[in-house]
Amino acid sequence: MEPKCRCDVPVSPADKSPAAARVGQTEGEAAVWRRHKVSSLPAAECSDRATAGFLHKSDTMTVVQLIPVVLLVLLGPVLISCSTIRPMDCSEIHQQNKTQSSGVYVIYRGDGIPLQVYCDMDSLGGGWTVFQRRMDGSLNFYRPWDQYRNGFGNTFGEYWLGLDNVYVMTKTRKYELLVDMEDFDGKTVYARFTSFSIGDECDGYKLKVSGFINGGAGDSLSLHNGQKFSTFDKDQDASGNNMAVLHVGAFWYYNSLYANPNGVYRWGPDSSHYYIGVEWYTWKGTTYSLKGISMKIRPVK
Ligand SMILES: [Ca+2]
Repeated sequence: MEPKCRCDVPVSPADKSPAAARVGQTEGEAAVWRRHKVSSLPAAECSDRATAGFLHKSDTMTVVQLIPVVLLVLLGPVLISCSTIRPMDCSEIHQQNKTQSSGVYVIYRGDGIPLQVYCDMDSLGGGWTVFQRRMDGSLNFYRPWDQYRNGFGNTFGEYWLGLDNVYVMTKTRKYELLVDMEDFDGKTVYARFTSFSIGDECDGYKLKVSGFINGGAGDSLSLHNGQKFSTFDKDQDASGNNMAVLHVGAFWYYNSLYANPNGVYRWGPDSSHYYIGVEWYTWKGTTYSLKGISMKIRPVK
């Protein structure tokens, strides 16, 4: 019998591969990823180091018999070292080297599963792990529940990291949220929230956000606090209608909306339609679709 949700379903070993955790990636993109930010792959480096150490000491029977002991002696410090340098999020990468630039890196979410993410190392001191990004309209965000749960897109461009990944991350430590926005005149603003987390799938990935700080965008998110996430094929909003369908997006809708970051990319003002674009009501109203918006989290200090 299919479980109603996956909250208590253990992750299979196959799901723990980096490939499974990456977001909507083709083989070509994967090749690019492997070349990119190599310094951010401590696990592979550690594995290679450990293997090399082992092989140098395996050329006699005496040593072979001592392999278990040698392994313990050699691998112990290495494994301890690896566990301490596996970044759980972009803030840890930033702390290791504050000159690292914004870009795509690998992090290990709270349960150790690797994730490819875009790290914003510039905004408000840097170290932000991006979980949502719109920038050029190249990707269709009108997608079903399973894709919003697991993630989609390309971390080099537009993408959604996946509700399950965000849930595991925000369960592991306390995070703040930054929502960066840009209009088609190049003006940028932000909304910042000192506390952000989401529930598990059985809880509808319910939004918990508070502590608004105004960076010029106004607060279009606090009214969504406490709402479950909805997609066109999973209506969990507080309205008698299907808000994801009505507003052509996917979000923590209540019986209305102030923000629609996953709405239709529409290249600026268009008064022929309203409440369907990439919108942040308190900045641009309901007929202006933003050029760029990104939602990102960083541990609270
Ligand atoms: Ca509804």
